[in-house]
Amino acid sequence: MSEIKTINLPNVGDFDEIEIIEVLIVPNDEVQAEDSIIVLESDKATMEIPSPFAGKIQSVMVNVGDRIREGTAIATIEVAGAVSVAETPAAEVEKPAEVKAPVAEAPKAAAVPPAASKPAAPASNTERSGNQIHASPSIRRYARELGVMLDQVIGSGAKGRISKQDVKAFIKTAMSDGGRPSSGGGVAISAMPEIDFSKFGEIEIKELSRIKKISGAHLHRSWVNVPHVTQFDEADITDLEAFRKSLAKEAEKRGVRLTPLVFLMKAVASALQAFPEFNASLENTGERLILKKYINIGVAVDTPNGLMVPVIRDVDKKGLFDLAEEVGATAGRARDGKLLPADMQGGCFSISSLGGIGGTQFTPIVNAPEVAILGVPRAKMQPVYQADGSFKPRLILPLCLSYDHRVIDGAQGARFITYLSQVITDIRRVLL
Ligand code: CAO
Repeated sequence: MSEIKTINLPNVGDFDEIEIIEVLIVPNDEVQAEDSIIVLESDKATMEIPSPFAGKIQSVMVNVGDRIREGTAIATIEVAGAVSVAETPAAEVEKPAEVKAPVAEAPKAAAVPPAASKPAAPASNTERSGNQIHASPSIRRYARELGVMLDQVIGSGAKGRISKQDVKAFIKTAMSDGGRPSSGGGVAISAMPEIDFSKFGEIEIKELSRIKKISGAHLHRSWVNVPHVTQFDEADITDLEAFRKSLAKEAEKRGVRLTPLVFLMKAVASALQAFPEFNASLENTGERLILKKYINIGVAVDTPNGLMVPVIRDVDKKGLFDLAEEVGATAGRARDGKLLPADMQGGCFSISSLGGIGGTQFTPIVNAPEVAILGVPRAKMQPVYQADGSFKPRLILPLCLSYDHRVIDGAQGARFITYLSQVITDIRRVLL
C-alpha cells in the first residue's frame, strides 16, 4: 500500500537558513532512496540533500533561491510500503536523513574532512551515458562565464553531476598545468608535471572517492598552512592495560568494547584542561587565539571511502563506558556513510589511533583550525631498565603529538606530551 510522505530538511549543521541553489526533482519523478533532490549552498559549503525514501515525487514545495531551515518541507513523495534509508519510522520523517558530502570549503569549526556520509560514486566523463553532461543551468552559466567547457570537467556528484566546486577545481588544475603558481593560502607551489605513465607499462585509472577528494584538499590545506612540529614520547601502559582488562567483563555486559582509545581520550581531556592553548584555534589574522571552554575531541576513523573525523563532545564530562559506546556507534555510522556534517564540526583536538593496526611512529597532520593532534601507534612489550639494575617487561605506548608552531612553542609541546604521558601511565591522575 502506498503512502504520501513529506520530505523535510534534516539538520545540516550550524545554519539558521541556507539557500537552495538547485532543485533536482519535478513532480512525477521516480527517485531512489539517497538520490539527491536539492542542492544547498552556504558561504562555506555546498551539499546535496538526498531523499530518505524511494518513490514518486508528488509535489515540490521549494524553489531555487529559497532560504530554508531544518524542518522545512521540501517535497511530498508517494512511497510504497516505506521505510527510509535510515530506517526512519514513517511518523518521523522530519528526523535528520543522510546528507551527502559538502563539496566546498571546510566549515571553520569542522573536524578534518568536512565530509559527510556515503558519497555518490563519482563518474568520469567517459562513463557518462552518451556523453550527457549533468549540470544545472546555474552551473552551465557559471562555466560559460569563465570559458570552461563542461565536457572537460569531471563531476563529483551522482551520475557525474557537475558542481560549482568541480568547475573551480578544473580551473585550478588548468592553471597549475600551465605551470603558473597556484595559491594555497598564500603559498605558491608549482604544479607537478603531468606524466603519461602508460609509456612505461600497463596502468589503470581509479577515481578517488568523494571523501578522499574532500579530505585530501583539507589535509593539503592544513599541511601547507600550518607550520608543523611533531614531538614524540611514550607512556608505560602496563597498569592501564591491567585496569582495562579488569573492566572487560563489565564492558561486555554493557555491550561496549573498552579499547585503550577511550582512556587516551580522558587523558587528552585532562591535558587540554591543564594546557588551554592546545584547546584553541588561531584567528585567521594570526593575531588572536580563540580559547574554547568545551572539550570536544575528533577521532579519526578509517572508513571504506576514506578518512573521516567525527567529533565526540564534552569528553571531560563523560565516563569510560559512555565514551566507548559513543565512539563505537559513531565509528559505525562513519563506516556506514551515515554521518551528518554536524557530526564532524566543533572539534577542539583530534586523536588518530593506528594502534589497532600497527606501526611504531608517525607524524599526523594537524586538523586545522585545531592546533594539535595526537597520533597513537601500537603499544608493545619492551624491557625497561629499573633502578636496581634489572630490566622488566613493560607495555610501552608510543605517542606522537603534532602541533601548530605558530601557537605552541617547543617547550609547551614538550610539557604537554610529558603531562599526557604521566596521566596515561597513571590514569588516576585524571581525577586530579
Ligand atoms: N596499542 C595496542 N593495541 C591497541 C591500541 C594500541 N595503541 N589501540 C587499540 N588496540 C587494540 C584494541 O584494544 C583492540 O584489541 P582488543 O579487541 O583485543 O581489545 C584492537 O587493537 C582493535 O582496536 P580498534 O582499532 O578496533 O579500536 P580502537 O578503539 O582502538 O579504534 C577507531 C577505533 C575508530 C579509531 C579505529 O577503528 C580506526 O578507524 N583507526 C584508524 C584511524 C586512522 O585511519 N587514522 C589515520 C588518520 S591520518 O591518515
